[in-house]
Amino acid sequence: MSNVGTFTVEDGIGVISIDSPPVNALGINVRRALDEGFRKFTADDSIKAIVLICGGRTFFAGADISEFGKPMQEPGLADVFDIIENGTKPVVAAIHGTALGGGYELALICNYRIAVPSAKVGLPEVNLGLLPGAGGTQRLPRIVGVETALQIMTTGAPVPAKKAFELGMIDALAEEGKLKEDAVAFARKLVAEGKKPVRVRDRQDKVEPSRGHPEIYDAFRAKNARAFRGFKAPWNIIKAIEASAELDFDAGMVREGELFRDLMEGTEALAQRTYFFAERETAKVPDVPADTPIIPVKSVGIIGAGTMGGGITMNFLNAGIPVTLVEMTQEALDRGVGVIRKNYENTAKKGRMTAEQVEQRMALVTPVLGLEALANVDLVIEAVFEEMGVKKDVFGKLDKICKQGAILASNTSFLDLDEIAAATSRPEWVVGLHFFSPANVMRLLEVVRGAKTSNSVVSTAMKLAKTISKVPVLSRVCNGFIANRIMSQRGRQSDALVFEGPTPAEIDKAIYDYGFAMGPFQMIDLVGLDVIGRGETERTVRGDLVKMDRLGQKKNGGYYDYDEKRNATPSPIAAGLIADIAKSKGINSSGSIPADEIVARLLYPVVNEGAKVLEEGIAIRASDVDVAAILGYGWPVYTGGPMFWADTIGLPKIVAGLEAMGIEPSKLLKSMAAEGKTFTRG
Ligand code: T1G
Repeated sequence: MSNVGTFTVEDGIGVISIDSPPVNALGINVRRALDEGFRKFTADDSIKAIVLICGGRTFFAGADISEFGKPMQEPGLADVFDIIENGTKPVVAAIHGTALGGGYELALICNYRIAVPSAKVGLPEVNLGLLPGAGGTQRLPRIVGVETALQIMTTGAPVPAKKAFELGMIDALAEEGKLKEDAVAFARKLVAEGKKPVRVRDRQDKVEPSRGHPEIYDAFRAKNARAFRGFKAPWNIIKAIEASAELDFDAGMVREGELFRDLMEGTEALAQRTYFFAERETAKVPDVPADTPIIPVKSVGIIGAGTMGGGITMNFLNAGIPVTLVEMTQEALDRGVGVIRKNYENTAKKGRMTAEQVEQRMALVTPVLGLEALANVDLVIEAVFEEMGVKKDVFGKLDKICKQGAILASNTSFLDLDEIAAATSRPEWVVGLHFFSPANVMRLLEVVRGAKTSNSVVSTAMKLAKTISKVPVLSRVCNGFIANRIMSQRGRQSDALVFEGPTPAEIDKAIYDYGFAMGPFQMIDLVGLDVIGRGETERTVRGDLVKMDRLGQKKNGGYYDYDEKRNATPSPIAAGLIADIAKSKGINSSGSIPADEIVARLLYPVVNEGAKVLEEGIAIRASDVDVAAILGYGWPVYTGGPMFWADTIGLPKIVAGLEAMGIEPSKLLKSMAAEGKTFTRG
């Protein structure tokens, strides 16, 4: 008897129920249970049909990712799938929760699929740098057609049950809460009608029309070239789906296997599955006991209805948490609330929200003037002007106004949280909640733990992050916390390198080709030269450009000039300033340098700063630094983030490169390199 499977019979219908928390991943115990259950019911002539269902929160959520990279224990996924698909009795997959990856591929092996309306199905392997390797690339096109299959597998997006039913990904919708009954009834009806098992693999009607049309895939590649740039998996997925139309099923499966192994053996897949676990690890705070009391947060006050305050407000409205939004003038308040409403209305225009949902969210925000209205909220987040005096004044007032037990949070992006906390009589209730702009979009939330912040406040903030669909990364207090601090090294190096020869455009291209959405100079022009400052005292190109009222894309150009369509061309004015300052510094231009040297020059110092935030105890773990860089700055996830990437390059090479640049490697980095250790490879 399996320890995760129970096998019952209901009037000739065999029910195989698997319960393997947390998500019924298809690990060895689950595979053994499936093997046992299907052999048992296949051999039993009294069983006329089989229902496959899961306990817990979801139908199988995929292969067990923690098994990847290790030898697959028997029975493998293919062995189990063969037993099911080659059976002689109809098999019905009963789906709730999220049937994803190998889980949905298992459902496709079954003859029929029934799901509750709240369920979702999908093939998200692309997010792991992989492709559906258990027949999904060959079976799904046979159900939904090539074009829809391309979209589903290259985005990896889950498909809600009702949409899946329309597409044919599931055959019936069960009543919420009656999945098992409805699935058994569905199976019983198949038996009564004498239905023979229909195998998805035998269907041709949906792929036939695409046979001999390579233009389908060329058009899809062209349309998604930018989105898939630098990734490997989407391109292999397209090839596998083309095989589903061009080859017979068995040959298509062979092709899928080749393309899957090509990905599995690559660094990208290791990087992305490492990231999958890293993103879930950040919420774990080793030195805070798991049973630390969580403070209920049922109402929030947000001070500042500007870009950040408005975006932060939306996170809580989206989670159904009411917000008292505070500004100092009615005009600022009206503008802030107007922007929030407009954002929701734009989402509704795209069909991602209903007008009713817009009103539901807007009903949760109470705009007020003055701080007194915050007396009874559970959490206050200030998003006021980034100046210490202003912050301390606000917190001093909050200390007098807010109820005991309210959490007082600052959205500061680099100021000393301990100094802010000292402006109150309750520093243990003060925490940093550093959102990244746009705050309602960016998933990273740096939770800043002050010297006196209590464990309860830390635990509450980390849990609250998940409630508002953010990924929390805990940071101690330092200038720039984690993401801004390490990535400021890239900015410093690009500012210095540009005097040595490579142009801003060459530097931007090298960083773009590495995988960032844009290079440092393109980013400064986009954000605004007057916004980003690193407190430099000496003359800088950026300072000169600002003095010339060249603020970037928003005004007169910056490092680039822009036409009315915002097409960029390198600015001769910037080039002249660069040459002039280089000359005044006595720096001789060496001309352009190879792209990999530009990447090393800009990104090795980021790795070095990542090592420093680790050795200073600012960040808990190297993978947290990777999560912060990936989510906060769009560091390309297929490289795994700065610390994972450094392990891929080899720490000794990073150390040597830094020394060649005249940059002192951190103590931790040097010692790890000397000891042959890695940040993220265990
Ligand atoms: N394998 C192992 N562990 C998994 C897992 C998986 N597939 N999915 C989740 N977990 C763990 C996760 O690490 C966490 O652990 C806990 O479950 C709760 O997860 C052959 C090759 C299902 C939507 O990509 O998308 O099949 O931190 O915090 O927010 O073609 O988990 O508690 O110790 O995310 O409610 C394809 C991945 C695999 C789905 C639930 N499947 N999982 O979200 O909980 S590759 C996936 C998710 C594959 C085949 C290929 C989500 C979820 P811990 P959670 P959640």
